[in-house]
Parts: sequence; C-alpha cells; structure tokens
Amino acid sequence: MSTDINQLRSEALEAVNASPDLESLKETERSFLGKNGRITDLLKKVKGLTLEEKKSFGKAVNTLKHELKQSIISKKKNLEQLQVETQLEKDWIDLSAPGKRRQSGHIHPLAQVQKEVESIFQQMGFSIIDGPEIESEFYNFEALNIAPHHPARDMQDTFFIDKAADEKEGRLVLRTHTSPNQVRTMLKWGAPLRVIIPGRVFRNEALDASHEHTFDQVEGLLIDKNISIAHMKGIMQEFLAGLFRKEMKVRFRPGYFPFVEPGIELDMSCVFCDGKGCSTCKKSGWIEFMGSGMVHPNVLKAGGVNPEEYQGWAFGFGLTRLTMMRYGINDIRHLTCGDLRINKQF
Ligand code: FA5
Repeated sequence: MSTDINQLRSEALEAVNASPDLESLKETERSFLGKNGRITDLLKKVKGLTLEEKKSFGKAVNTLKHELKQSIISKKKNLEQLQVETQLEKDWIDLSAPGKRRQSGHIHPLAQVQKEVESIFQQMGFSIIDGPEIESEFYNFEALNIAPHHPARDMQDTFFIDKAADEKEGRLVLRTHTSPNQVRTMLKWGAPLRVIIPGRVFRNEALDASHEHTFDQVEGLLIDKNISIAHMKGIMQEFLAGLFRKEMKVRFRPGYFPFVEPGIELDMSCVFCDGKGCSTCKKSGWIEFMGSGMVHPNVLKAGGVNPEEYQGWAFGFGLTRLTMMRYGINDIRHLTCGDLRINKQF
C-alpha cells in the first residue's frame, strides 16, 4: 500500500510540476483530486479498512492529498506570475524609439493663390460666387453679345458636349471662360452687385508652356450707379499690391471682347523687375494681366439690369498664370501634372 502511495505521490507531484499552463494544471488537479480522481478513489477505499489500517493508510492518503493541494496552489501562483510577465513582455513599447512620420497633404498652389485672391476681394466688399463648369451656348456666348455665327466665337475654341440641344439655351459646352456668370449673377441677384467668380475653364488649345486646355480664371463684376473704369483701376492696384505685397502699377490698352464696351487689356508692372525691364517682361517693364471693360448694355439687358440706370465693369484674369507668376513656375503643365515633387515645394 505504502509503495502505491509513494508511487502516486511522485506521479502527482511530477504532473503538477510539468503543467505548462493554468488549463493543464486544472486538468491535473481533476485527475487526482476530482470526484473520480485517483486520490479521491483511494480515500473512498479507507471506509472498508480495519481501524488499524485506517489509521496508517487513511493518514497517508490525507497527507498526500494535503501535500498535492499545497503544491497545486504554489504552482498556480507561479503560472499566474508567468502569465503577467508574458503579457507585460508582449505589451512593452520602446518609448525612446523614433516615431513614424505620417505623410500629411497640403493645399495645392493654385488653391493657395485662389484663397488669397478671394480674401483680398472680400476685404473690398466683393462676394465669392460659383457657377457651372458645363454651360449652355446661351450663357457662354449669346448672352455675352456673341451671336451664333460671330467670328468672336473662334477666339475660344470650344469643347461641345454630345447631347441634344435645348431650344432656348442651345448646345451644352465646357465653359470657355468664367464670363457666363456675369449674366447668371445679374439674373439671380439683380443690381447693385460686387462679385468675383473663380473657376475652371476649358479650351481646345495647342498646349505649350503657357497654354493649357484646362485652366482657372477669376471673373470680376461690379454693377452700380455712377461707376467708371477709374474704380476698376483703383481696385486692381489695391488687389495686386495686396497679393504681391508691394506697390503695383497698372496700365490700360485697348482690347476686344464683344461683352464689354470699351474693351480694355490691363497690364501690371513686372513683378520680377518692378518695371525696370527683364527677360520675363521682354524688357517692357509690363506683364499682360487680364481682359476687362465696361459691361456692354446688351449684357446688362440679358441680365435683367437697366443700362439707363446702372453701369459697371467686368474683368477676367488667368488664375493659373497668376499662380505661375507668384511662385516662378516656368511651365503651366507642371501645375496639374500630378507630380507630388512639384506640389510639395509650395
Ligand atoms: C477671357 O476669357 C474673357 N472672358 C476675359 C474678360 C472678362 C474680358 C470680362 C472682359 C471682361 P481671355 O481669353 O483673354 O479673356 O482669357 C483671360 C485670361 O485667361 C488670359 O489673360 C490668360 O491669363 C488666361 N488664359 C487664356 N487662355 C489660357 C490658356 N490656354 N492657358 C492658361 N491660361 C489662359
């Protein structure tokens, strides 16, 4: 009997010792001390023994039971401690390790300049208006005093949308300039008006360093009583000085646009040489900046504004070309080619 107990004892203690985790320790405990465990079975046998046998065998089994329980408790503690340590090891972070730099986007140079333009005009009381990129022939041409077969249509080679024509508004086109919004804005808000309309325009152009098929313009429109071109001169000088952060001069030349009369080309003093003459301004000291003029009475009428009561001026400049000038970009195609190495410089 005592040999059996000794044998069982070493098996039980060995099994406890060898349990690799809490789960298998529980299993070991069950197999020795559970309802049908091997030590429990021995205890059941004690009942049938003589008093003398009970004293020695019963005592030995109980001692074994107690010893095993103690061994299980201490093993459990060890395993729990081990579990905590493993978890800590898993969770360990090297706080001194260098961080991972996340790439963050930034505003495209065109959008940066547009924001600045909007902010300067807003400070002078202009509202910012948006208009559709897909236009009707009516707003893009007719309402702007450009009749269907007028040669002036050739000045802006147009992309037409392949869709049935609307009887009143004609075919759909990708707008060739932001000017259609002159009439749209007058029809919507009436006079007086003081707005700028930035936006993307499209022309079937032969591409080169200064010509894109898709580029941005900013339209300006001011309608009120007793308005003259002198107001435009003041506003544009103020605007350019705000944008380039130095005193700027402007000059007028005659220009032709069917929707203004008189039509004016506005030049600004060269930002690179301050009017002294350099290679950018071809030694003239001036840079062509925008088309403009007094809004034609036919355009005012198309916008529902009485030309006897109100007059005003309009202008349109290339935001893409302005951005090139602002940042010294020598090829317009860089701006929309999608190469991040270019955008990241600004
Ligand atoms: C116009 O588009 C007129 N709507 C401007 C206007 C508005 C005149 C109101 C009178 C009153 P123009 O075709 O010149 O005008 O274009 C205006 C500006 O757009 C140009 O000065 C130039 O800066 C820019 N631009 C024209 N074509 C291109 C092109 N292919 N690529 C980049 N910029 C261009």
